[in-house]
Amino acid sequence: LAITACEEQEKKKLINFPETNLAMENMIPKPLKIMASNSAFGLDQNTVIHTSSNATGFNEVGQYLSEKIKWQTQLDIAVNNTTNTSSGRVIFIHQLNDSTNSKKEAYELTITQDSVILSAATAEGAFRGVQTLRQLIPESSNDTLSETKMWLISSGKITDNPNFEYRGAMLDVARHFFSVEDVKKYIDLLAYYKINALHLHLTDDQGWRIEIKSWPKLTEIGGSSEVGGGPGGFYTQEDYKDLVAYAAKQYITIIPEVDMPGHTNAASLAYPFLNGNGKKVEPYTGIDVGFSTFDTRKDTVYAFIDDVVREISEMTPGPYFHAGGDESHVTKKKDFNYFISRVDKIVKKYGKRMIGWDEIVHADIDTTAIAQFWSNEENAKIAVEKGMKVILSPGKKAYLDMQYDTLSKYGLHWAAYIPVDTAYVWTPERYINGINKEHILGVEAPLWSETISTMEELEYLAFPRMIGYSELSWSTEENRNWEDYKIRLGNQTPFLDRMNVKYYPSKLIDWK
Ligand code: TNX
Repeated sequence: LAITACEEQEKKKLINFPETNLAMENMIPKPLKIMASNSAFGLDQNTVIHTSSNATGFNEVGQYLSEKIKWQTQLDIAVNNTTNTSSGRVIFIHQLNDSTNSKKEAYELTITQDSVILSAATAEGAFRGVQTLRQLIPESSNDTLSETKMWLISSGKITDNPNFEYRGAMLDVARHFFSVEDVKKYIDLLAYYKINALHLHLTDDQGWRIEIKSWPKLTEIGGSSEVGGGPGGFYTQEDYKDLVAYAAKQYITIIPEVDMPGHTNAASLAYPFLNGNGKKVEPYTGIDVGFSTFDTRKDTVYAFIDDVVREISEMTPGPYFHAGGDESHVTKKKDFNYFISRVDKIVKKYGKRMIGWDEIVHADIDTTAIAQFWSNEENAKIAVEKGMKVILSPGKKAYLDMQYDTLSKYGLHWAAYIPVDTAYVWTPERYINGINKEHILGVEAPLWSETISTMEELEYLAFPRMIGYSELSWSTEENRNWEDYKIRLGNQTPFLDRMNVKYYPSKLIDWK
């Protein structure tokens, strides 16, 4: 028996792996450093996964990797199976005991003929590294090197860490409602590209989509329609918690947005005392903006907001609460600033950091609040002068609801047409004069849903552009290059097809 095990070992070593080049693999986002060693690790039915035993989350990351390998290759890879005596090759997922390492998403991947070693200080870092490893598993197996099918993973060493700590996508579930199942699919896709924040635009003129127990009519009345007059819908608190937990497993933070004082017709329809525009509130199913406002001078309005922020914050483990603040065209400036400053205090009271669209910077708010730049550069500059951090979502570059071109089936074009190259070819670090890397929390790509109502339509606008925003926010400026990126993007088709993503097949890309 001992001899056979020995022979097995020998056989393993004798495999003549074809020459590979890790640096040429189709990883998106591009890792920080890649050193190729031109051989390969053969993933096969005898491979096993071992994780650091007592580090929290590492076992789950190992299980997740095993499931994803199974999904792609049909291989059953055991995780931490101590009774497994197979002489197979090993994928180690191991915790670096580096308490000084503040880079919680950093990881290292060392791939040799004998093993894959993924090391990270946190399970979150290991999870990001697992995405890189997934991207290195080829679509088809090599069936000629040994008796078993082998998926050859190029060897070498990857050292990686994100350029920006906030890498976000936003989904507007208010103009059209998207089901829990749809949002989960979007989360799965985002995780593969190392996105770590999903901002849900939960309320707008056309609909209120999150159950608030103390104000039930918000969803009973405010949730029952959408753009075009369809049935609308809403998340119960159980649904929302389910989404938060689902995202958390993939190290994605949910950022809830209640947009106010404008964009509040649906709330005022449910509770007319909230309304401050002096008109009778009617259901709204069009796509205009800027006509609604809360009454900013009534204490009862702030008592209402207190309940809403409290209930949502209690279900939201992430550090942020997005309070909207955009396009309040019928709110007087001084009322708007007064309102935002009061809301900021409520958000803080419930332990969250406020994010708002860039208009919020004129209010007296804490500098820990974050301004989300979408159109007004002056506002972004004021934010930075006040010492606030900025999230970049420039309408001309990062709006997923902008049409690709004049022939695009869905989308708007008020900011720009955004073809796949335009979406990628810009530099967040130098987009606004005077706003540098240190001022920028990260990049977020919003998907407003006036023109889309199904998952297929969502996918058409989000993919492939969302993949480019992942690289813009994770990879360093030196590592971003359109000519190189577009080849890697063209090679995403096996994954996108397997995920059944109806991406827009832009002619700029040579799709494989
Ligand atoms: C502007 S961007 C809006 C949204 C619209 C979007 C459509 C922003 C903060 N407000 O209300 O849905 O344009 O592109």
